[in-house]
Amino acid sequence: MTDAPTPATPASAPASALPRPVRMITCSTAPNPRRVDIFLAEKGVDVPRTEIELATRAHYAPEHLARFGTHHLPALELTDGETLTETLAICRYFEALHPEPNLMGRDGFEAAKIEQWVRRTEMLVAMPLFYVFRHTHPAMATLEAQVPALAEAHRPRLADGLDLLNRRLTASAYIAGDRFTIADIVAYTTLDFAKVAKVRPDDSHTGTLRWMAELAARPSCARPKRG
Ligand SMILES: N[C@@H](CCC(=O)N[C@@H](CS)C(=O)NCC(=O)O)C(=O)O
Repeated sequence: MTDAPTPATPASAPASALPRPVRMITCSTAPNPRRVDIFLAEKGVDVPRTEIELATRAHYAPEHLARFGTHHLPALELTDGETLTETLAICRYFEALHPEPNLMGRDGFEAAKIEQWVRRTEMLVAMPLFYVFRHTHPAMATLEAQVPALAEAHRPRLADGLDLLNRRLTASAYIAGDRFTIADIVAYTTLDFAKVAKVRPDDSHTGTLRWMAELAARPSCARPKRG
C-alpha cells in the first residue's frame, strides 16, 4: 500500500493582493493599542490614525459599534470595507503585508512558542493587572462599575504572573527565545503599563529588570506622549 499523495498546501494570497489599511482608530496611551504601535514601529510602517480618549466613551458611539462590532481599541479599517479588531489579529495582518522583520515566528515551532508566551502573558499577567487597574484607578470610573475587592482578589495572581515572567527572563534573553518577537511586545507593554496601577517588578526580579532596560532602549518602545 502506498501513501496517499499529500495535497498541496493552498498558496496564501500574495501580500500585493490583500486589502490595504485605511485608518486605525486607537488610543496611543492604552496598553493594547500600544502593542500595535510598537509592532508597526519595528516594521517601519505608518498608518493613518484617529485617536480616541477612552474617558470620552467615543468608542461606544452606535456608528463605531455598528462598524467594528465591539468598543475595544485598536480597530482597523481596510480598503475593501472589512475591519479588524484584536491586537494580535491586527498584528497578524500587518505581518502578512510586511513580513520583515519577522515578529511572529519563522517556522511552526517558533510561532507556537511565541503564541504560548503571548497567551501566558495575557492570561496570567495582563488579565489580573487589568482587574487591579480598572477596579482601582480613578480614570477608569467612567468605564467600569468599580469593585475594589475584585482588584484585591487579583493581586496575588498578578504577583504569580510576574514571578513567572522573571523566571523566564532569567533563563532566556527574550520572552519566546533568543530574539525579539511580538511576545516581548505583549509583555513589555503590559509591564510598562503596570506602573500606572503602581505595580512594578520588585528588586529581586533581576531577569525582568535587565530585559525591561534593554527594551526601553529600543526606539519603537519610546513612551507615547500624553495629551
Ligand atoms: N483583546 C483586545 C483588548 C482590547 C482592549 O481591551 N482595549 C482597551 C484599551 S487597552 C479598550 O479599548 N478599552 C475600552 C473600554 O474598555 O471601554 C485586543 O487585544 O485588542
